[in-house]
Amino acid sequence: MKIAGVISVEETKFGPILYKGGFEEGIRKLAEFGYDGVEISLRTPELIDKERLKKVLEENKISLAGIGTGQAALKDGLTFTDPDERIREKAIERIMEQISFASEFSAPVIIGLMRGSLPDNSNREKAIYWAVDACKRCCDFAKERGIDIYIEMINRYEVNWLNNVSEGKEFLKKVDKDNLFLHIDTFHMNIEESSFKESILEAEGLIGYVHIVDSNRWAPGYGHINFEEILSALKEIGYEGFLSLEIFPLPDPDTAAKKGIEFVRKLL
Ligand code: LER
Ligand code: MN
Repeated sequence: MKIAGVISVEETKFGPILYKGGFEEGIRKLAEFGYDGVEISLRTPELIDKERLKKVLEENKISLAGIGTGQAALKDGLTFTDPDERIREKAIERIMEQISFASEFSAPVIIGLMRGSLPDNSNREKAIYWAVDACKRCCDFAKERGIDIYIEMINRYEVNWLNNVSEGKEFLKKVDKDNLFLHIDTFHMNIEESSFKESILEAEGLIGYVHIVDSNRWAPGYGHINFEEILSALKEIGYEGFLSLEIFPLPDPDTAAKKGIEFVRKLL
């Protein structure tokens, strides 16, 4: 398994990001601490100089682990389940722009908050249909470019569906595309799953990406999650992808990044 850390090119209110407001310093620091990859939380690819990013990644011998897209939901209000068709189409267009960008780095694209929530009424099934259809279109677009898409299971206090692995598996069946995988996040799992081990084993062959973060959203080792159990379950299912630290930059970014990777490496 490889280890990545999350950065954001913009300042953001989304808390669990190691380095914000640019990419050069964050990438340099992650590489210095021994990270294999960087995940960029990116509202839109317009915010980033692609050629400069390529150069900085090369110079620091680190790969682009993935593109996180949730800031487009948080800041721009773009989701697949918005009642307004124009917003839904804009959300799909934004993900396609992210896919085109990511394909230049052979990196996957993550769909988290951009799937949106479901209404609490008779339009629920319709909204699920919109999200499934949007994912099908994005997966087809990504497939042509050799890219995978990950759908993240997020806890109930942020979105009202796709909160756990079993819902995620059902969703994968509905979308029915071979380049769509589950993305688990140990912070959300700690709230939603009754067993880390069982839910990971249940997702054998379907997990594309992992956010590794403790119960308090600090670096692994600062809270009470049992990472030995998680890593041994991931080994058991043959997971070889990234463990990406999406963590609060606390007590300060460098300490979080350094302690986090030291803790995880020791368990691998
Ligand atoms: C994003 O990766 C995440 O985990 C969510 O909590 C976003 O709000
Ligand atoms: Mn996450």
